[in-house]
Amino acid sequence: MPLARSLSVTSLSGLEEWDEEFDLEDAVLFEIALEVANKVGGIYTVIQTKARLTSEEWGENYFLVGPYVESNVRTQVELIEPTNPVLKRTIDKMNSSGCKYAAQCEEPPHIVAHFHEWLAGLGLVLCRQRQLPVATIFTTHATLLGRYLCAGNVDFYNNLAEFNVDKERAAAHCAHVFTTVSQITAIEAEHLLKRKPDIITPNGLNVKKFSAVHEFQNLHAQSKNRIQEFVRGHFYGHLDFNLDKCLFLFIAGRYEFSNKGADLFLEALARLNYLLRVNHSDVTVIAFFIMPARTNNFNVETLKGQAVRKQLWDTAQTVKERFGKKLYESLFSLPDVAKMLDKEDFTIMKRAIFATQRQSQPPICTHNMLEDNSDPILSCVRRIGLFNSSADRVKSSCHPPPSTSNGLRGLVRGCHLGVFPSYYEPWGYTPAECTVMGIPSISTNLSGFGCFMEEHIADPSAYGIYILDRRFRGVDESCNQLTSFLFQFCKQSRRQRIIQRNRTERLSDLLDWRYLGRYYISARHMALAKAFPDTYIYEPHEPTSTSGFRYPRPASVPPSPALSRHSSPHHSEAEDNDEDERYDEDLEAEKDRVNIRQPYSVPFKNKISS
Ligand code: G6P
Ligand code: 1S3
Repeated sequence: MPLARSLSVTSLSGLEEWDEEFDLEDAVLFEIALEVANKVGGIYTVIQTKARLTSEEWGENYFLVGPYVESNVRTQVELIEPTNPVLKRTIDKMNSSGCKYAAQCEEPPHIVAHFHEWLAGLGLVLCRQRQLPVATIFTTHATLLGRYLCAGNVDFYNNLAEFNVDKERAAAHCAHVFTTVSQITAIEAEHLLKRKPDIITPNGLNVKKFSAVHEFQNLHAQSKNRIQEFVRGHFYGHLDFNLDKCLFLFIAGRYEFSNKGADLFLEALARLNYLLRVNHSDVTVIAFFIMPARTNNFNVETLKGQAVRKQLWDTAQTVKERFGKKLYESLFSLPDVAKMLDKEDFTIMKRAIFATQRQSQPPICTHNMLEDNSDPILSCVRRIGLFNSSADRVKSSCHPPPSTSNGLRGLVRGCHLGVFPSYYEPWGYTPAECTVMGIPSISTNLSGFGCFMEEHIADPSAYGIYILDRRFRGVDESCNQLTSFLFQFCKQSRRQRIIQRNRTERLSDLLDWRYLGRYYISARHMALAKAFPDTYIYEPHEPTSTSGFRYPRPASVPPSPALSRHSSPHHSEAEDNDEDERYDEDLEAEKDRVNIRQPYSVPFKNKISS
């Protein structure tokens, strides 16, 4: 049997230290979800990213249970024989006789079974109905009714059979411990599922720290270059804007048009387009919509665009080589620079330039959409008239999500701002992913992430965390607020963006599983104590006077364009580009001034004794 394990969550950027030892020698943890090694939405990310920390704590006694999907098993699962004899017997028995409970062994371990979402919750209800000696936890990541009611455009009566609220409610009520991912969803669960969650378990990420502090800035620049290359191909023939003054925005997530706020984003982009035009701004905004609409392949225009770009690149390389050779040779005599490029060079260049001529507008989509006519994003683009015309200062481009998580990460890193004006968003992983990569984002006070950040940061927008009010304002007002966020962002200088990215990235510790994992640990302790009161004791601690920690307002130069010395008439491009030294300076100044050594509020402190 494994030894008792201890988990030490050390101080992160001054956030509270948390060091606890407890005896899990004879306990086993099962985590059950439809999204174990099976990507459907955000629950996959929760489980996948949390696995490392959980297995540090539970070692070989941690098991994830999910659906058997052959293609996923081949790509994501390493098949091994279980070493624990009890589990081996159980699995053998299950394999031979279907999924029946068979652990009638001599020394049964204390089992914790953690079920995610109502689809897996049936197992929880059966555990309780059959009175199995199992400590159960149910985590809801969204309520069924909440999601459908918020979507607004659901064919309610024809889908009534889908709204299986009873199963969800039963799982929530049967569980020893009920948790959800945010305060906002806790309120929803209390009303719709009729049980107040025992613990909020916010979603974390595995934060990767680079040894060079500014590495994430370099990665931004590299990924941005790749996006610029794409834009060169996609907008060929219409590249009448300065790519260096181009800002890349994106929205990504499950394709729920209004729940994820794509409707509001498009409307705000139309208003931003107007503002940039009337203010004669030299900034061009390109908005990427990364949502899984049904497509069948790249469309011809997209392929042609990238082929044209490649051809121009190849031509430039050929001419460069020929020119370089001639220049080298002529340096031995007196060179006549005017004759360096001969007729043939001009001919191949002209031919390549001719290929960039185009009668049509750059496409909105990179792929052939199967439901082009009824697609909500495309329908909205048609209605508001954002057609990527030359006069538009805001352009858009729709993509299916990249097939690898690295692909999406690259896009996030290269963009300037993630925009997630969700109406229904129990947590919202994408703005969190932006934060840990140092990319500012817009979320809302109806998203778990937005509320969490609002609670823990004194001046979120100074850190590049813009929180839109969708709770207490009408849609039009929220749209104006979003437009104003976007317009202000467009007015920032490069230096201000760099400073803001530094600040954003500094918040990553707050979102690290090494910090947030404590809530899951609390939930497991609480469940063990409720199910096996003779063995485990759970002692919630009263919140201390230092609870409610907030990151203070950054002390140095505010990123507001109005207050920046760079907004003075003497501000030059050269100054703007002289950023490296300045952001180091900014970072140093802030390190001295920002005191984040206060503890962060922890609702419970647990002690398990065996
Ligand atoms: C990073 C790089 C800089 C680059 C900047 C571009 O900070 O380290 O070398 O100039 O990104 O920032 P921007 O906001 O214009 O993409
Ligand atoms: C849900 O996935 P979604 O995008 O359908 O669970 C996620 C993980 O907890 C959460 O981040 C998201 O807000 C929910 O909506």
